[in-house]
Amino acid sequence: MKKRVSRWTAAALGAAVAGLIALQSCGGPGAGAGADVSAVAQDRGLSEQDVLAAVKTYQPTGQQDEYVMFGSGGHSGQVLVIGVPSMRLLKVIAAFTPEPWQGFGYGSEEHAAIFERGRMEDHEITWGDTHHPALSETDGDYDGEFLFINDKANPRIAVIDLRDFETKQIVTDPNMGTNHGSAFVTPNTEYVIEGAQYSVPLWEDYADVDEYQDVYRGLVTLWAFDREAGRIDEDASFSIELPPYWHDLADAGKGPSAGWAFLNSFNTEMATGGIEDGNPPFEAGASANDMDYLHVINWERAAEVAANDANVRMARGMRVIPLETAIDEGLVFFVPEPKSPHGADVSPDGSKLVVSGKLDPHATVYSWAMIEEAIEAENFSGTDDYGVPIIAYDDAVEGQLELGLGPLHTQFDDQGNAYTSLFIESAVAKWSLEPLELIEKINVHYNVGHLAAAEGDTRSPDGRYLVSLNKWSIDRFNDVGPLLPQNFQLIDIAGDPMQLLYDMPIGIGEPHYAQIIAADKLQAMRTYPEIGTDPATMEVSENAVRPGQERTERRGNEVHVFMSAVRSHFTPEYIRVRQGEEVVIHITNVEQAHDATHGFGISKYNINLSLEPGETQTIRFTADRAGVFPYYCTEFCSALHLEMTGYLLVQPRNFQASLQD
Ligand code: RUQ
Ligand code: CUA
Repeated sequence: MKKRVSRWTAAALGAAVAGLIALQSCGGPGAGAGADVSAVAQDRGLSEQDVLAAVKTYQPTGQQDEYVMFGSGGHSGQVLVIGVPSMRLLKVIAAFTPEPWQGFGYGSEEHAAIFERGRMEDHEITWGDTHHPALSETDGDYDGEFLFINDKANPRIAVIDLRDFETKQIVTDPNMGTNHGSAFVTPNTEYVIEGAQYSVPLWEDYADVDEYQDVYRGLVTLWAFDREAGRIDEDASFSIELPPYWHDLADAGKGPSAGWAFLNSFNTEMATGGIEDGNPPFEAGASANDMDYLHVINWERAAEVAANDANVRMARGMRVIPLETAIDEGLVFFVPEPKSPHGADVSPDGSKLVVSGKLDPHATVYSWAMIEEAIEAENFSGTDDYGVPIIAYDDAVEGQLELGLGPLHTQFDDQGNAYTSLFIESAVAKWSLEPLELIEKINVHYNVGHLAAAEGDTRSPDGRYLVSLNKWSIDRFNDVGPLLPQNFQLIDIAGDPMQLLYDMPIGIGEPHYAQIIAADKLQAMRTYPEIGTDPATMEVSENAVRPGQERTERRGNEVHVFMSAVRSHFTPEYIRVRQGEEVVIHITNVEQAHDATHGFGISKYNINLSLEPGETQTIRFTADRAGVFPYYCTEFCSALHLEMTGYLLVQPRNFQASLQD
């Protein structure tokens, strides 16, 4: 299903550029400086490498990128959509936080229904900490249909439909304090994996840290995805109780390791901090041991176990397989891993797992065949304090390779190579899996966290581009005050050596992970399929209107307005209500022209919708403030856009004149 794109070697391109520069130089003194590549390059102080990088990334107007990258938006709680290799920002998808342009969280009932699910009990949460986007997969390959992303801060997962690039569902895990090993999908998107991070009490509502080892628990949740519905099926989802370690990144097995998931842990010391009470501080207590435990989880078997109600216990409305049952049923195994690991990445063929962590200069390569053999032979070296069987390190690890300082995350190409970020060293190491050999390193600027390779988490990565998601950007961009943007650096990995091509500042939050999909796999809609489509159901809304059907209906204390929007007119142009009445406005953008979006903002009522062609949305509010409030189209849609307006007239309670209905 993957369409291969033609491939330029760096050398061929280099020759082409050199040729181009030489050719242009022939222009001699008479040629205009603006039209001469070498003169411009010289004038701007650009080297031949710089020109080569520019030629590799520049997209002339109208030309589309070969890849689309979905990056986490960090603290913004959103998702970034970026074209590769141009690194042009295409969209910021509203996921967990209000986004006024898309009208997400500013009155739309269709969006509120999703948004409300993101609330924590009675608390409104208006920020998120998005970390890891995961594209839906079919047979271990990105299929371009859905995107999932976690909010680490308030353990949530968002489901984004890649037909309209909108968030359709948010699920909240009631039993986690925070999540981190999420979102990661199984090879056919049967499940979306969510690993907790900091353990909290599971079966009890509250316990002091004194009772940490007895009452606090780790957790991994498998959210069942119903592809037909395009939604997570919460009733079919389940969690597995884990010891109260802290859990880090996860990945799903594929090929020979399909059916299994891998989850890192740290703080297996179960340190509870408390420097104020004379204990070691968290960072020391949680990294005292030489080894933590890689969790090897049989999710396929766990799903069968969870299907029997007798095997699960309810915790805050979620079905949880207790740890004891998980051990008895052979669902969870441990393998020691060098202390405080961070990244866990399964190789494209599913035969290996690469683990690395900031405190060890090596990448540790686990062999799935060895792990499977140990499990089948029940060859365990013992159990942890909670009874989970441990496979000996030597029975699972096929090798280690020293890469440099602070290795974190690994991606792969199509030639059997791996690329690992080196956080402390601010570099990317390229190495081969067989034999285990360091090939080269490239410097990045600075403090790289994750890497994202083109089609990097599929069974067949493309090996063309790698993006380095850097935390610091000192001296890279114009100063913008003490808070600096993060830096996405695009690297060409198609030839040797790797070449740094482009810096893209990210000034919206700290992205963690990203995935890059071949653009031709995406099938985004150009307009909503039918006039009156409700974006929540993707079906025609019962509140949709066609031109001529606009009307105002009074239903008790509610005033329902059925409105149309079309260039350059809202019908009706007046909405007359009495102070205190409930106003419900159903607006249909009756256009089918590509890009003919209208906004609908009401002054001083904190309301703004984005109505894409064909879309119907509803807003509901109490007209508690009397006065005259213009509403207008907030998208510059046409020459008469400023005239696309109307008045909300809210008659004061004590106003004498009667309203004409
Ligand atoms: S994890 S780089 Cu979520 Cu590494 Cu941030
Ligand atoms: Cu519609 Cu401006």
